[in-house]
Amino acid sequence: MEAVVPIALRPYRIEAPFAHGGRGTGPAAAPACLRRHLGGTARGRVAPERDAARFCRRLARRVAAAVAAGGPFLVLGGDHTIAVGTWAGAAGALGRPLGLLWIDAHLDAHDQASSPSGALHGMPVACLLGEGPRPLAALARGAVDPRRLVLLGVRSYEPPEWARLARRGVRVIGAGAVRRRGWGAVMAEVRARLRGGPWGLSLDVDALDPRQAPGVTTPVPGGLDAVRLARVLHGIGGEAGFVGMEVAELDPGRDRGGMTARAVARIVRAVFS
Ligand SMILES: [Mn+2]
Repeated sequence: MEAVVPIALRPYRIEAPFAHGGRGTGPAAAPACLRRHLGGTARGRVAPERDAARFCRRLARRVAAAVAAGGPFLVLGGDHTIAVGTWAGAAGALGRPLGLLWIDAHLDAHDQASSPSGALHGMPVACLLGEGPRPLAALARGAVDPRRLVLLGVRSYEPPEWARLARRGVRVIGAGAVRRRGWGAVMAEVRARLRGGPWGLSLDVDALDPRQAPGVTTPVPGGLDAVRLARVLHGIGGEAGFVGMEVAELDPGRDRGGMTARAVARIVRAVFS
């Protein structure tokens, strides 16, 4: 019998240092920080600018080029606003809506009316459903199939966000549900949801427990264990339909001794193993 040698996938790496979607601009430094932890170089870098819709349109073109080149891609943000560009670009290149596993402490499903802060990084899921603020929603409309969208690790949200996702049939699995049901059952459900076409992975670093990953803009206690998450995502980048991954909300200025960046690098390497 032949030994099965794991083949490390080489993702098409794109740096996306947009950080005007939240308070502070800490995540702008994340791509350079992750470059040090991951090694290697990016194939593309979207130059930073203030306007979110313009940035996301340029990111979308980069991601579309990565998909056309055969992918898979790895987008390193930036705050979570970048998701509008990442998934609009991927879906546009493929010509069909995507499934999406969205790992996050928050629902990111506000619009301007419901958001207490008005921060764009709390709105990308609404935009991907075509419902958020105008220019971003128009860019992302139709990129994601709500029935194949799963939010995982959630533990902080406002009722209007919950209502929006429930109305659109989006599945939300809280961090508490992961602990109660166990990773095996949760990942079986996630895979069943994603099945049926191309799909992607969006990792908001604040999904992780702040004791292991303090380097984020909006930490919430009670998060996912980084080591377990890396284990359950090991090799998922080689599974059928996978198109790419994005990482958002790493804030190196709030990190402690690089522990958050190391946790993220471990997860990224696992996904592309
Ligand atoms: Mn987020």
